[in-house]
Amino acid sequence: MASVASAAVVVPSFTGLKASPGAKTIAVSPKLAAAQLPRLTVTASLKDFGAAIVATAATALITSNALAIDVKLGKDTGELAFEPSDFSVRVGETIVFKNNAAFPHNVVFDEDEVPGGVDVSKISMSEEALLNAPGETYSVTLTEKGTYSFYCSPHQGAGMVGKVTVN
Ligand SMILES: [Cu+2]
Repeated sequence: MASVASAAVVVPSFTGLKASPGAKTIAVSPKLAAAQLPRLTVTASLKDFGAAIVATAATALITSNALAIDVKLGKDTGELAFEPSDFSVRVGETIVFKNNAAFPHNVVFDEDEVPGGVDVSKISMSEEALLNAPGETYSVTLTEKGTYSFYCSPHQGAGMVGKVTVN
């Protein structure tokens, strides 16, 4: 498929480029940190074990304090859709779009369906950029109240569209 081949070229330049102010990608998942803990209890010294607990607690703290919502790219069933596809966030809340199934995907906001004055180029991935890897994320924080429509450019025709209301 042509889109997949071109994606391999586009994605490296995408990393970092799309980090709009306030947007952030959470690289360490709490689940991963928790999974590592039992192994450490077996092999590591008590001192190391204590450090591991501190690290896990810190991760949990960051996660619980962060105002964020996760949106799956592709349903668990493999359906080409955002999940949820219609949701609300508060101003400043981070939306984390995460590759889940049937990727590659991307996230592009519709310039005709965002609040007045919003520059969609600052909140969208480019039409050509794609998230290829499992679990890869694109995060965005919306600061203007109103309703925004967005879509996945490779799958817009298949109905992979969504709507977010910022309150
Ligand atoms: Cu898609």
